[in-house]
Amino acid sequence: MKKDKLHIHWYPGHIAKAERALKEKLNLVDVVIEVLDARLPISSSYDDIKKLLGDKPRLLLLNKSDLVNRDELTDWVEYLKQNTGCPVLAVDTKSFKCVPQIEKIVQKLSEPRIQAIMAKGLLRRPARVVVVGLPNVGKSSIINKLTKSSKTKVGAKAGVTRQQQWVRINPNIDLLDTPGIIPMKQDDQMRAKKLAFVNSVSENAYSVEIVAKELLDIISQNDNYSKLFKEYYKVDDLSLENISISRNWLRKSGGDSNISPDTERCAGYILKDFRDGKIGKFILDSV
Ligand SMILES: Nc1nc2c(ncn2[C@@H]2O[C@H](COP(=O)(O)OP(=O)(O)OP(=O)(O)O)[C@@H](O)[C@H]2O)c(=O)[nH]1
Ligand SMILES: [Mg+2]
Repeated sequence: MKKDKLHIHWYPGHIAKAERALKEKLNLVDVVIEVLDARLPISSSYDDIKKLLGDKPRLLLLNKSDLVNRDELTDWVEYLKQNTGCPVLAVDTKSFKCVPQIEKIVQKLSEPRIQAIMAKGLLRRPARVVVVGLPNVGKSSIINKLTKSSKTKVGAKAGVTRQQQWVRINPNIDLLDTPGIIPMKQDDQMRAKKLAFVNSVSENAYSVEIVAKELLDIISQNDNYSKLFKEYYKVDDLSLENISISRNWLRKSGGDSNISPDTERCAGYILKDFRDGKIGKFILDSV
């Protein structure tokens, strides 16, 4: 379905429901692992998480770090550490070597809460952890990596929601095997567009052509990024028309003899190439 409006559409009812579901999961755990998309270190984070978590500890994972420039990423890790006060790790699930590091941090973060339980005279128990994040940031991939070495299903816990399934990933950590999905806010169209670029918004909510055009606009504002796009598509100026012509993506329009750039098809390819990391490495937020 083609939409001619720039606006990305949201469904408030879904958001309220998603927020409730997320809150339920957060209430069950000692530590939260929030997964961000490294290409959007700010836009893929959840503004309200502090409000929902209170002083519950959080580990930030900048996932898909294979799709961004290493030096830029290092700066972002530092920035996020300072701004959130949380530990931050850059990861990618294609070559996931940081399971031990994640387990170590989670255990450290959970320890005060476990100690508080023991201070009440209760026995030590494993820390409870949930992975949360926006759609498509890599939550399931990360859960798979963390649970790979251990398939011990712990089952429903007394006193907590029955349907939740826990996996003991080591003797000290139980992980909820389904992630918490962070709902998207409706009020920030720029953020919504950026999330559409990285496929965190359903394509039903926007026009692919308009979003691809927006991506080209944002890329054009950065000389280095713009150069990568121009080289990849062999064009001097970034526009859907130019790229369509350069790639020979043309369509018949009107009479048989009229050929014009197939900008719709071009838009789909540009978004795909960008998402797959074919054009280069990009971070689309700025401090
Ligand atoms: N390049 C790259 N792609 C990744 C990485 N991690 C996950 N992906 C890809 O991103 C897509 C989404 O990954 P999932 O693990 O399904 O993400 P999710 O957050 O569970 O997504 P939803 O369940 O839709 O909310 C998949 O196509 C993965 O292959 C990564 O580190 N690098
Ligand atoms: Mg998933």
